Amino acid sequence: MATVLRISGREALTITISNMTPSEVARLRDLVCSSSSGAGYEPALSVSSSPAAAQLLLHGTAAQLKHIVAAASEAGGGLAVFLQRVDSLLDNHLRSDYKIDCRGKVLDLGSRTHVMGILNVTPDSFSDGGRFASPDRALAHARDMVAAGADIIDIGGESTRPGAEPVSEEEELRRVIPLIERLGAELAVPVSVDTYKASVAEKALAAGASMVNDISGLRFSPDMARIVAACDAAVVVMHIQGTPRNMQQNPVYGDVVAEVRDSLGESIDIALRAGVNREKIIIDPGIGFGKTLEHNLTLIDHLDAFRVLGRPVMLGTSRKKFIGTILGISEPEQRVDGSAATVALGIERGASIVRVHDVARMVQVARMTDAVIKQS
Ligand code: HH2
Repeated sequence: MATVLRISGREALTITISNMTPSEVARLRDLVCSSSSGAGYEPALSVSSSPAAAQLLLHGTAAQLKHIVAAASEAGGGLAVFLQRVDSLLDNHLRSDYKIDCRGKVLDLGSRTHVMGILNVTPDSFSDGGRFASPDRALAHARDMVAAGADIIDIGGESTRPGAEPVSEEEELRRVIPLIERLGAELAVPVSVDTYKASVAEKALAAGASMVNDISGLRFSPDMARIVAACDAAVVVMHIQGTPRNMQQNPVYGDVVAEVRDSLGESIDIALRAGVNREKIIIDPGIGFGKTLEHNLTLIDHLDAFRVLGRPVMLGTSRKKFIGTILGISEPEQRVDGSAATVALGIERGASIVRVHDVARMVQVARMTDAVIKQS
């Protein structure tokens, strides 16, 4: 059965279709040729040489490909259903007008790139551990981030850095709930809780959070999806291979982009089955969570491959170790420029939200990148 392997690009797009039988390739080639002949341009199509692993690449602008795929699916015979699916994946890839209603606080992601400011109230986070453990400092930092342009504040009470020890539910609650009570009521922007524990999410949502950021993609706590649905919260489903304790031991993928994308598709399905509103779901490839340096770089470079899932993409690269490895910088606070490069590239490849420590600096990076890519 033919499958869409990937859609990539911003203005000039490529649709990669794989797993085709030779007769499907011939049929699709004919359909594309006849569908594009009336439209005044040559079909931009290439087929890989090996018939055993036939791959067909369709190149064109969004408008050309929309036209070809729609016309071909009308005349598609046995391939009509497949081509309708290609058409809807293409729509997903092109979509950018996402609005996320976070329990009354609305994020208009189509208007500009949004910035999520990180507030870790932990003693041991890899970058800011211990800095905001006192409630006064945490509150002041949240307010500073909003003043600097943060669109969401993400509060975490447990570090998920590689090898981190889990903390008890009681301790996590003790760290985050008083802050969420204050900030949820005070701030105009949504407060997100960074937790994979359903019980913590439930209490955080009751205390005033309006988004759950789950690094396990709704997989570590069986009740998480149900609680998100019941509270009508927004949710970030992130990809992880393994658990924070073991994820960096030997992460292995065949095709990291395809596997992370399919896993995020399954997280979306978990959410939908539990009754979560599709329009409240955000996806995140989970940079550094069960990935080697090369996996991280590949995921950033191919971030546009996640757009076919039809949900806005979040990217969390801020100050992470792979940046330190490339640049030879051991201090996370010194990795701001490297983070900026990944933020700009991530936005260019379709990220709608960037999760960062250095809000003022990254707001500038986001605004400047938006100005270049959103002018057309
Ligand atoms: N990264 C971290 C934690 N939560 N959530 C999402 N959605 N995406 C991420 O990339 C992500 C995340 C790790 O960073 P940080 O919170 O700074 O560190 P720690 O886990 O040590 O507290």
